[in-house]
Amino acid sequence: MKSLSPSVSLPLLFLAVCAAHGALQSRALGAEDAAKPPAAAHAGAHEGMGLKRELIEGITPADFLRLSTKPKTVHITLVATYSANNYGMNFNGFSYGKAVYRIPAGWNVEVSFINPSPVPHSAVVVERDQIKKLQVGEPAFKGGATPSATVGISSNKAAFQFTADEPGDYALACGFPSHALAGHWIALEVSASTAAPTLQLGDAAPVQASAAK
Ligand SMILES: [Cu+2]
Repeated sequence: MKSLSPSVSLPLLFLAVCAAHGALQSRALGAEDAAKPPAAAHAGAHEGMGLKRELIEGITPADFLRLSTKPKTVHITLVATYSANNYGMNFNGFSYGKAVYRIPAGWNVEVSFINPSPVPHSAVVVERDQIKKLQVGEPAFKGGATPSATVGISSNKAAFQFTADEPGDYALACGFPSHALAGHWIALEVSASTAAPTLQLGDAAPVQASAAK
């Protein structure tokens, strides 16, 4: 991935990106949306966001983490702008690391990334400290990113897969410049002491992966 030119004023770029989000999405936002669980927010808070709804039709939280039919493999469905939370800069309704995927070390992870929004987003698996950067770095695991993550994709989907072969604290972060810094990331923990993959959404208890479809 290319780094940003040093001649770009970083604060100005950040403001420009935020303004673009605001223009596209402000109508859909209300203080109450952020407080709702994602399923409830999903039902009504997307009006005016220009979403390509057919991309996410039928997706429920049970799809966020499923066992695969392959051994030691999980399937993650990662939806950017699943709700209006954080100006749409969320994955599966959560931002700032408030959803946590916990994967046993050595497992394979297949990711279906979907962005129904016209605002470009992407997904990159990075070490946790990368989320403090305006531009997150290279994927922590081989293959762990959507194509052209700095450019992102809009109103479309992409798939990628990686092997979580090194325990540690990681993030599923948006690679579009400034988005991770603005909260567009959720947590990924790779653990040598975990037997089964789990997903924790906000304050709810961690839930084991659903059965394969
Ligand atoms: Cu993003």
